[in-house]
Amino acid sequence: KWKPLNKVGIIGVPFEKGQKKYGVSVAPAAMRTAGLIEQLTEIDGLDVKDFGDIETVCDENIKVDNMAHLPLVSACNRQLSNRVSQVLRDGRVVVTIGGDHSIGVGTVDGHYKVNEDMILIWVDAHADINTNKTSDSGSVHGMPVALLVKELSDYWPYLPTMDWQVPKFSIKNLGYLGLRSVDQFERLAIEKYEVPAFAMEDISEHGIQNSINHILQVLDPCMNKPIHVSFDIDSLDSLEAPSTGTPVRGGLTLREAICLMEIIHNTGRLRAIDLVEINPALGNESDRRKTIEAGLCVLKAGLGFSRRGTAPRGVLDLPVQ
Ligand code: HAR
Ligand code: MN
Ligand code: MN
Repeated sequence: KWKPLNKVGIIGVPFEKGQKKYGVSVAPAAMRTAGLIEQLTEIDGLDVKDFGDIETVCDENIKVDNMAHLPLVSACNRQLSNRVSQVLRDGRVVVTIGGDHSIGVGTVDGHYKVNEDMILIWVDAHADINTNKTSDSGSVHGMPVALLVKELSDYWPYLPTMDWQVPKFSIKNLGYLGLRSVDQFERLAIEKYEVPAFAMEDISEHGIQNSINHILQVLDPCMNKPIHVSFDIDSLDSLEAPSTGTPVRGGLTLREAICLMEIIHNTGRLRAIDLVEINPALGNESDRRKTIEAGLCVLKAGLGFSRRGTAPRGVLDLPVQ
């Protein structure tokens, strides 16, 4: 019944105020320069449309306790949410290139508005489920999941500038993969709400295929829900993706990440991919290249690129002479 959409829409989000380091905002341009659109266009039968970048304009004078740059984060996500909805309504898989992970608020909000039955797979070394009370850093990229889920709405104070975002998405539709740096209250939230969470030790025990299949089975036993993958590049081992703001060793191999994305692609239900936290300003040229290439591989795997190769369409034999 479900088959993969052969249309994709790209959104760039050069936004970095959800964390403290310079450079994540350069990623959309760096990915485009590295051949993002061309490489996706080479995937057999894929129609690629670039919806450009989200520009954030807002004067920031409202301060909220322990939430750095909230008005900016809010303004960016508000626009992003609308753009994501627009791309989905155009019948396309939406690929959002961040930017830091605070932009997950806008992508999931925009997806939820189109597909209320969506499920969310958060692929990350971190759980990003802090509230402003539990966050040590005050960086909003550690809070997007807590902002999105309705079950945690009572744990937040009133957030000025955020009225556009009403948390309706249920934590029952969330799963994690790749965790290895989880704060205490984040762990408490995961346990309290019984979120299916495959940390690295679970992936070591069960393997990547069983891990993702288990999450899909728990969140969507009838296999009929649209899937949103929010992929933080730091889910990969920092040897594979060094150019990122909060690298953690002992992560996914690129092979595991590709396998994961292929499995999700093959469900036919993947409707949104976020690729976040690539920071081309960190590390040397080799680090940068590795990280961007890893990001491209992840996207291509999610959009139907086959490592087996693809024979030419409608051609039955090799050319003669
Ligand atoms: N848990 C920490 C915090 O809330 C660090 C999380 C931020 N790092 C990320 N998110 N890249 O995935 O500040
Ligand atoms: Mn993250
Ligand atoms: Mn992370």
